[in-house]
Amino acid sequence: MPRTITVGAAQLGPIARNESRGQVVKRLLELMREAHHFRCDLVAFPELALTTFFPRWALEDEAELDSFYETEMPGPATKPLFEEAAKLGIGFSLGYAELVVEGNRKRRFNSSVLVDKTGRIIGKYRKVHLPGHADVLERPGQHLEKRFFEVGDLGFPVWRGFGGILGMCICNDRRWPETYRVMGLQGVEMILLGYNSPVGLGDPYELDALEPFHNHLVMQSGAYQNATWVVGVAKAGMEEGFNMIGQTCIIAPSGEIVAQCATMGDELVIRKCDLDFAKPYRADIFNFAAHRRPEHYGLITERTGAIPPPEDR
Ligand code: CDT
Repeated sequence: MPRTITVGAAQLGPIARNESRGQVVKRLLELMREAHHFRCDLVAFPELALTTFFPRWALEDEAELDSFYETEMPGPATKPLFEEAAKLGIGFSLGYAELVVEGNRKRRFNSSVLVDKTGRIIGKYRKVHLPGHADVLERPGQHLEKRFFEVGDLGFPVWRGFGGILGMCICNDRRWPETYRVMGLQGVEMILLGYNSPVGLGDPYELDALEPFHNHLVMQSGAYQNATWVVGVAKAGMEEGFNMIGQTCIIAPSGEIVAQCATMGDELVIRKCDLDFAKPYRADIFNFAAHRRPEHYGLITERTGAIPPPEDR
């Protein structure tokens, strides 16, 4: 019996700062219905899919900051997504800002949930690799994820669902090989990955120009080196004056891009993914049990920053 997951990668165009949850959820519902029309088992939405990418601003008013977070999932605004998913019999993954109140303490995470075809949450992930900075910089565009989120505390779990083994990660996580490998070592077969990647935040021009190349480079290598499908879903286009890359794509365990969005707006691309397409890679070149040498990888977990050897060595 072939093991397949038909997945829809639901790219979102820009979300305005004043766009309400209701307006955004309506867009998500349209994409979900389209995915159902094309017989998708699952539709993947981007990182922070319910709001504009608010960490670009040094928000000082706490009530305003809180307004970008969800305190429950599903909550009143997101319940229609769960109800429609259950009605249609389609799963989804959704990135959102999560606010947890523990006693007097507010904890903030950049999170995503995986929801099955009955509308039940079967997996939750909190972003581990937070890019950017915590201090406000002297420039219009900030990347204040380190200010507005805590490092995720759930690791990189995987879940059985949709007839396979699925994992999630979020945006900057995709640039770190450890992200994929930790899931790879749990047998992940499909990684759902939402991102918001701005260009032009003061990087050298050359780095900006290479951003689309780097975007695909990291996801394709993560897929190939771990023999897994990767579904990379962007928030794209000119959002509040900031240019967000698109390139939403579905990548096979061969490392090849097999479907890609063509626009910078709301757009769905779909692919019927054969999970057993990974078999030859897992049996041979990336047979972890046969070829990995963890006794030589100690530095990966012992050391964080690079320490070059002394110069006179
Ligand atoms: N959202 C997110 O993680 N974006 C980062 C931008 C880093 S630029 C400071 C990314 O890796 O795409």
